[in-house]
Amino acid sequence: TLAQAAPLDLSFPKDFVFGCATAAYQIEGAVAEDGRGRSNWDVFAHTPGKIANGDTGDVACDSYHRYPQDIALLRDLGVGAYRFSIAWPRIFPDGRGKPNAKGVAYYDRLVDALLAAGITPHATMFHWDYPAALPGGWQNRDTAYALADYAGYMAGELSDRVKHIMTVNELRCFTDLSHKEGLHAPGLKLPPAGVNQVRHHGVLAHGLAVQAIRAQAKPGTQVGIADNMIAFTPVMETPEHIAAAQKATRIENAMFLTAVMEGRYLDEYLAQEGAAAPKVKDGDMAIIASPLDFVSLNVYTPEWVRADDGPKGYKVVPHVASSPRMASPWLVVGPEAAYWTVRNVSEMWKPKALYISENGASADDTLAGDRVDDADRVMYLRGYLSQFRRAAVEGYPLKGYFLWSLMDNFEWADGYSKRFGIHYVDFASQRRVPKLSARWYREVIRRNRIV
Ligand code: GBH
Repeated sequence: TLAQAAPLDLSFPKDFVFGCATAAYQIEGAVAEDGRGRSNWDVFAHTPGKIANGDTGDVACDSYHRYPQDIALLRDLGVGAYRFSIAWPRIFPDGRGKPNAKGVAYYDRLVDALLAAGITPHATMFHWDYPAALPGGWQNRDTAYALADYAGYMAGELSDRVKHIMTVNELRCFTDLSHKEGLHAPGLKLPPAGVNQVRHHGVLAHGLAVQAIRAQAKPGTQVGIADNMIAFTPVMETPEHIAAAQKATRIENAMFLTAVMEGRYLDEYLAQEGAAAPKVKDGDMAIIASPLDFVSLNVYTPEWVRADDGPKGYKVVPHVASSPRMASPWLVVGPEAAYWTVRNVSEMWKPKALYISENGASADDTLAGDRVDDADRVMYLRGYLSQFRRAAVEGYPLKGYFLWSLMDNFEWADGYSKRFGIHYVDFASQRRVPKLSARWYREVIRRNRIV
């Protein structure tokens, strides 16, 4: 008989939080209800040619009406927490001015129902949908102050029950993807100076929101950011390559998370941008670096890095052609990115706590009867969760993990053509069906270990 090796311990730390994530415009629908104002995404989605198949978020998962059913799905999974976002245009339909009580009431109902189900709410204030009435959007510095006013107001309304608040989701997406690449609302392709100014307004909005939330929230409210810094991953685990990956993390995210964590723009960034560098007012950098209670990271695609003799000290290694990918072309599989983002951020910036605010995958799901056998999504999640687990058991301050996403939803420019859910949504009937990955995640949560 074979000698029996000690079984590999795949369990998570005792208090590790498992959750699911969604975002308002991707699931709520009901875009003209209860006084909600028009958003940048309503405008963009209704502009021909912007979204695959002409899809819009007008109905999406209809979660505005069906949230009790969605909370039942969360309860069946056994999750401890749920990350949702608040639609700014429901609260301030014109961007500023008088709050819309009916919009606030929706999030009151949602939060109360989550708590009644034993699920801890984690709220994101800005997941990309802002009131279209705001003049100039993110090109206008005033928008940063408007976001802070809104975030402070909502923190005042909800923080008796919501104890974890994220300011913004993914700095790079609502700045670059929206104003440089033109792929997300408002679909602009600004020159470098314009892009850098939008980036500056984005981090400034985050910092102002931190301060406004702290000023108006109940004591004990934890404030953080949900960012998707580029996930630099060393090609091998040796000191020189680890140092190279950390250097790349710091420099390549200089206009985003590095500024938030360090309170300055790195010389490398300013030199690279030259005359196009952002215009910064006195005091901005201190606001941007307002202390956080936690940092949340959205982790998907790795960027492999090696040490290099050149002036930068690192070199990005291209994704190899044979690398597995999920259904979205950008979604290259690299579970090691999970471990290294947590370790890099922890070692460089020593945050008090870390969460994974998103991780998940699109797959070509087919509904057969009442089953979806999304074994490739299970494969993906198992790989990434194993690597997050490694970071947690090694003692990095990783407190929890939110799977993107609870259910298939409006995947931005891809419309409904890409499915990220662990529940299948039939968008004709709005029926939700747990996929194999939902059954798998439920077992992970129940046993507190990788299965
Ligand atoms: C997150 O973004 C979002 O927070 C979430 O709302 C979204 O649904 C989820 O991930 C899945 O995408 O068009 O080739 O230029 C993830 C990071 C970065 C993914 C930009 C899409 C566009 C690539 N996103 N990327 S491309």
